[in-house]
Amino acid sequence: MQSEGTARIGPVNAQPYAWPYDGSVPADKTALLLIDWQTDFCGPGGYVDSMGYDIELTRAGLPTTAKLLEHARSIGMLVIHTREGHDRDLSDLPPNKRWRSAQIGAEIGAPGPCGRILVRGEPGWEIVPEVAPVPGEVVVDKPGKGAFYATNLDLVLRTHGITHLILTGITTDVCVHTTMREANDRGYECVILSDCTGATDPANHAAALHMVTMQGGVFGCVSTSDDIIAATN
Ligand code: C5J
Repeated sequence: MQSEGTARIGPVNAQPYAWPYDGSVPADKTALLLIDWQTDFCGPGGYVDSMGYDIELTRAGLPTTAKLLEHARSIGMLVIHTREGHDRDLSDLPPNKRWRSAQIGAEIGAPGPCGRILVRGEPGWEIVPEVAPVPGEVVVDKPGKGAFYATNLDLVLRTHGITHLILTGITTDVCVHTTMREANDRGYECVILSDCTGATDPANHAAALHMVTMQGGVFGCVSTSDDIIAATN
């Protein structure tokens, strides 16, 4: 275990280049993003379960993410959790998003086994216990798929001097990918972890990771939690 403030990360074994591009980065310039580890996306009776998808696929990365979270806390890395959800009056729910969710039998805002689907304050919207935030950790509430849209995430990151991001969460091909693209366009050096993400379809998970590796790392790199931990010194 490292003492707080002294650790550096990198070079990390990653594809298509050893992350980060600038060789290594102090832990205090790096943030660990935990995207939408909510019951609605990986718990029984949540949104993903109600749509009929297999939550074992979205839960698969939980143990590895919990281990990496412990590591990040031990080296003083900024930890940021996100939650997708909507105001109780649904005033921030676009009608097309609501309509589409109704088509697949899990209308956002409607009552479900875990309370109203994807509504802030409901049991299904909460982050699952395995990776729940502790006091002092940043939690960003977002109405969309990307964590930068209609949130203060960019301001929080810049206020903390963060230049590098490690992305975990669900789902790989939707909220994690959208956030990675948004972050990359803002100049953050990103790595997504294949063992700390998951999708409702294994082929989509694989494809989303593969996309990152194109064009010399079009959005950054792909690595694993063990590689991040091994490259911390
Ligand atoms: C989705 C998410 N898939 N967190 N949200 O609707 O990926």
